[in-house]
Amino acid sequence: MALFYNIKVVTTFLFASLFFGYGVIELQASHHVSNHLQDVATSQSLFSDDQPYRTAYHFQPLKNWMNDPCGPMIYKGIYHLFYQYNPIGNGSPDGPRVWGHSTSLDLINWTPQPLTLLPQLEANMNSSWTGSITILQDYKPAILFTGITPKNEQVQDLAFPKDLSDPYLREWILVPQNPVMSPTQENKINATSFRDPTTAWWLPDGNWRVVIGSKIERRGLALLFRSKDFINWVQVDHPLYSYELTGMWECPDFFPVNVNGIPIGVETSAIGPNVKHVLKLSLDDTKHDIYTIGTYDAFKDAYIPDVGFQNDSSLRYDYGKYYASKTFYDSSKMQRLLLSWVNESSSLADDIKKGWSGIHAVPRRVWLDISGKQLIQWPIPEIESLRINPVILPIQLIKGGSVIEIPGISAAQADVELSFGLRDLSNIEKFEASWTNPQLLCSQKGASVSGGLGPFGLLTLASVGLEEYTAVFFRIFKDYDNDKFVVLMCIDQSRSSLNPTTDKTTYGTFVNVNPIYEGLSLRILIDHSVIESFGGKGKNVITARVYPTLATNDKARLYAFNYGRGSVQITWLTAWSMKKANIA
Ligand code: DQQ
Repeated sequence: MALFYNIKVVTTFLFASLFFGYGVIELQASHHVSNHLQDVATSQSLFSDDQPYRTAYHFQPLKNWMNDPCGPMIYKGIYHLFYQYNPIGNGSPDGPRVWGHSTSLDLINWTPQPLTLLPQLEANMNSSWTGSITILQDYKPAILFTGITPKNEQVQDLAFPKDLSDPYLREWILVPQNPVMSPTQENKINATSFRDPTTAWWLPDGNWRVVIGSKIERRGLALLFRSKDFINWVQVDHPLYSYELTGMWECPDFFPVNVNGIPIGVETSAIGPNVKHVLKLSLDDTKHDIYTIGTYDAFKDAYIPDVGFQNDSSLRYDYGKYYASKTFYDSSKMQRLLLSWVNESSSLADDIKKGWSGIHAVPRRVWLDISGKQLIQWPIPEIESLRINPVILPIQLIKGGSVIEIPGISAAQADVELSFGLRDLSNIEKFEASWTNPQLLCSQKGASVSGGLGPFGLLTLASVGLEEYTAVFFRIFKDYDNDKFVVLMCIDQSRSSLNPTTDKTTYGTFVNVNPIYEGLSLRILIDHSVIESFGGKGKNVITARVYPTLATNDKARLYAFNYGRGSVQITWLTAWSMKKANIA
């Protein structure tokens, strides 16, 4: 009960600051906007020198710690986003979890709703961890989530809206039968490794299925349960899938995608020859969200990945910072959308100082590439409604060793699309067969190491004197053994901040494109302390959190660069300043 009381007190405090804090930030910010950013300023860009790392169009609560997205859905035309929220401790993770809740009509502007899934029963007395929503056949949404009991056991709980006529579904009630799935001696599930139910899918045998993340020793498990009525759940005698030596599988996600590169989403219960299935796992060991593409045999209740599990070299949604992601089917636009937590790269002390931690990535549409071998991701088109003042760079050659400023945009709050063309391959370097780890290759050949073709790309969140910048770039090699080009995409964060305590890991990935025929496209969403970079029209994505000390707000700059020996051409580049979304 003590915990419940604390949360109530904290909640009251939180909502008081929601109302009073907003105005404070607005007043401070308006003094720090320079002239050329006037349009951004009038569109409510609340640049604040006190809080230079708060984002303008990425989802984040006003304060405190946030992690996993939970139960995203569209219901009666309103998008709902829930998230793991620690109502105490400023930016520290230490404390209980409840569900934060916001609603939206466009997935960009959000209205906060009251916290929910506060302790109601023994089955969630210590916390309400991650879960998903399923819309049942009578069009009633149901939350399945992991409750933490007073003994710190993980159990699965069920909750329904208290009042279905409330368009915002503000209150959720746990059913008295909770927990609806528990670790027992019989099922031999470890009570500390049993969490994060997926959205359930319904099969023609009249049963729902749901997957729960787990492990036995070092074997990761996607445990399968079935139920006719959504209340009584029985464990299926085999997991949907499991793999040795992968550790705990958190936040599993299992969903169908259309074959043949059709970019239309599919409802979660769809089966049949026109769909493949994706199994995504958040690996607790590495904090990577990896996925496999395969076939779901509904009769055997088994998932068979096409190329087997690949552990460290598995496909990833994102080769930077991106964890505990979750998709949902948006029936209003027939699309599958992907949401994710993007953790901080700053120290705990810095997080507590700024009073918050954790943002969510811009929602991405996901679909299966025509090759059937990987997913494609692209930011939802609604984000483009925030674009203003486009700056278009004419086609131009960038000679080796040059840096060009892209002027006239709010470089701390921008959306940039560009494409490179390769005209001169005479300098191309040989790709070595031993270079199997793209992240390692990117860190060995950072942004300042000159090569044949590359590094070329953008210097984002750069200070005027280039004391600080985060380089997003490509290097191109020729693999003579296989007669193909190899495209390496990197983010070098080593110069991202003069603050010595931030994590400055270099990220990297190989992009499967032919740069001669297809060109090399890049889209970068820059938002104060986050950079989301989409290479090869959404084939590979890298997200980074950076904390410049000089290149903040209107002091940030954007440059194109080429530190390679050979020239490259910018075939098109448009950079937009971005307005601030309403995420109060
Ligand atoms: N976060 C939740 C867990 C989940 C983890 C707790 C993943 O349910 O496994 O906040 O980030």
